[in-house]
Amino acid sequence: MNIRCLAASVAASVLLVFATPASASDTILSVTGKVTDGEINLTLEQVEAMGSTSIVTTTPWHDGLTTFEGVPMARFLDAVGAQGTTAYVHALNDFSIDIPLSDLTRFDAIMAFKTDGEYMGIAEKGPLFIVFPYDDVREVRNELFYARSVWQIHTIEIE
Ligand SMILES: Nc1nc2c(c(=O)[nH]1)N[C@H]1C(S)=C(S)[C@@H](COP(=O)(O)O)O[C@H]1N2
Ligand SMILES: [Mo]
Repeated sequence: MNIRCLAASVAASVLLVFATPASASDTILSVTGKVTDGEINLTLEQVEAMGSTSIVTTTPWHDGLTTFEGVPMARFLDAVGAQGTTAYVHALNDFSIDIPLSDLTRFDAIMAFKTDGEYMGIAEKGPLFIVFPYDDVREVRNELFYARSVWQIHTIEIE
């Protein structure tokens, strides 16, 4: 391959990387710490395959009733073999917070991948967003649980 040809093919691959949306084979979530094999990298497809349920609720961030579809956190924690007591959830915008696993399971939190039937881009709090049933469960209608409602989730460390 001559240099001009090489330059053209490098330019083409750079273009491809920027023009291609997240695909089924992209890792969107890494789960580390006290989980099976110490680290699990998941695609959106793999997260979705864990099973899903819906929460219909108002939130402090959306207008009116909104339907969130996602994997129940209890099912997710089982699927990754979580053994610890706390999830340290880290977001793309560098926000992070500790959430006791027991609060995720007893209040039926989900890790949502769809809002009103649509996959969420980063601008729509995607690709993954921890949602609690704010309307149905009085205990989660407060600042502590709003802070635990992490969007743009990037990594979860089980401690
Ligand atoms: N990705 C991400 N999720 C987040 C936050 C954040 O900065 N980034 N802030 C948290 C906190 S501390 C609260 S109280 C609510 C804040 O929502 P608000 O910024 O719309 O008030 O979202 C939570 N989820
Ligand atoms: Mo907050």
